[in-house]
Amino acid sequence: TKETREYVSPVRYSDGSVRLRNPNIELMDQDILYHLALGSGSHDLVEMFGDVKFVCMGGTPKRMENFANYIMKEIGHKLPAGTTLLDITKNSYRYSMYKVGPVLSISHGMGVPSVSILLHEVIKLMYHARVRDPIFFRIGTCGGIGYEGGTVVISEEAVDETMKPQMELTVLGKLLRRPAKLDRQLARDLKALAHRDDPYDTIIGKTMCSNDFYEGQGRLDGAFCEFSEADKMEYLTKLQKAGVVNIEMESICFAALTHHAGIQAAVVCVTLMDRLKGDQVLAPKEVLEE
Ligand code: R2B
Ligand code: URA
Repeated sequence: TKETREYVSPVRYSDGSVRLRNPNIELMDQDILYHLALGSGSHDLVEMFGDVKFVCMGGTPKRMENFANYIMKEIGHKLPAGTTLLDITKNSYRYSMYKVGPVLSISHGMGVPSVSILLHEVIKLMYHARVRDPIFFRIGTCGGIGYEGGTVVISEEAVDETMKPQMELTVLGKLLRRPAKLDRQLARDLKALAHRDDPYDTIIGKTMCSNDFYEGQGRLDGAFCEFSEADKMEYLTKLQKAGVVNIEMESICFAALTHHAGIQAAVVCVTLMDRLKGDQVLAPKEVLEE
């Protein structure tokens, strides 16, 4: 049927703008992006976001505000005298969003459900705003496997806790799988930006995405632990042998949904510790901020 064709047709319009794989949206009078406190009826989304090129997401509101201020300096973007950056989605009390020229800096909270809700709404935002060829980045924290704290990891692919490179979600009570693919060329381009004088290493590898920080990541220090240290080491070593270099909690969804939407995406995370050596985040606050 026409609907089916629409549903599977290329996910871009010829000018590069994002096309939704959902025929329902364009039939709606207005689309309320509830968790962003924005809407296609209440806001001129083309005017507000039409010039966006890069969408950067990370866990916390404060870090993404700092990142926006950092990017502002980097690209020499000037705000009107006497003004500061505004949290565009502050009325949502859910996520924070800052815009600096072509860069959006958005907090996604912790874990797959949180980043999934945000991605649905930000991908729709790209569509409503007719943004062309946006590139999405997750910039976050992670645990390293065999890498000291402070290592920068670019993900080549995301895998789940059983090492499958796909996101599993339940839709209408049925299990659905979506490949968790990231843009390999973009990952290589990012790696090429690393400089040998950088005071940290930059590596590429697979990222394991867990639905939990404690038991799901094989930590011995949660409120519960029903496995031994040897079991933990066996699991982490198995991951390491399969090419996994770090563990975090959003990459599988980030990779799967951006890939499904035909959006180029990359995940870049800094390790907080080497999980082969410990579980607790021991680095002092100043070091973490650095
Ligand atoms: C990294 O850090 C958070 C857990 O501390 C989680 O959001 C993640 O992926
Ligand atoms: N975030 C995670 O999900 N795991 C870690 O070990 C560190 C940060």
